[in-house]
Amino acid sequence: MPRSAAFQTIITPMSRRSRMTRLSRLKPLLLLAPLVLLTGCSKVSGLGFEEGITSVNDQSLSLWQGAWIAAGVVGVFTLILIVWPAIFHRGKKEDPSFPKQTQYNVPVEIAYTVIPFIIVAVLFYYTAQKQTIITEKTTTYAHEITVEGIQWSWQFGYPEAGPKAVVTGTPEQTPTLVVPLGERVRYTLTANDVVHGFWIPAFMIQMQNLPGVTNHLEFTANKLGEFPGRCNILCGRNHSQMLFTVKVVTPAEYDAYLETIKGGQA
Ligand SMILES: [Cu+2]
Repeated sequence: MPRSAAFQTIITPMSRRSRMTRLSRLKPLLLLAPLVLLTGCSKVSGLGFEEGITSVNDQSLSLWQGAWIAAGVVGVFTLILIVWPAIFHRGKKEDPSFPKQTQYNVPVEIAYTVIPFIIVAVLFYYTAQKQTIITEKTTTYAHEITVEGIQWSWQFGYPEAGPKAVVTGTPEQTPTLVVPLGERVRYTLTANDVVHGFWIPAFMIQMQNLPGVTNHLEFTANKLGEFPGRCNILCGRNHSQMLFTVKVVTPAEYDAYLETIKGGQA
């Protein structure tokens, strides 16, 4: 027997066996993977959003995190189901027969119908619950601001400061929406041409401005600073220029601002 062939007959069966032992050792690890991923961090990250920044974030953030955790668990579990057979149930050269098939297995089919239904039902329940709180209209709001979408900018009105207190933006001169800190504001959303979308990403807020429809949204901004806003409905040629800035100021600064725009755009 040539030397290389003899070497192969000794080495091959051994290395395959040791590979299989190593793989079987991996089994418990694969099962534990989702658990490790979930318990790895004691505090779940905001996943792109800041906590406590508005009354909407107070509701939406846990929904956002929960949806990602659910997606992560489902994703890891699905990945294991895909990778597991590829590693542990590979076709064997010495036994090329077709493995046992489990189609038309009623318990399995019931399981993979019921489990996704439960996932969707749980996501739906929490979404409906949070949405009801977020879109709640009260009579106890402190201020009112009108938000009109126009091709292609925004018009913000402050009725408390009189009918002339309106700020109209243009794509070249994007407007600023001034908002008081810690006070609930009712926003009245309208559009004078086509559908626009009033969107402040950091505040986790989006509501449409619809022609002929008046929408209301109430929330409290809880962090001072400036935040970008934009239109998120493709509304025409210059849609991408429908930018605005949200400036959260102290209540005293807000009152002072209302004074400055009483007579019209500052
Ligand atoms: Cu728009």
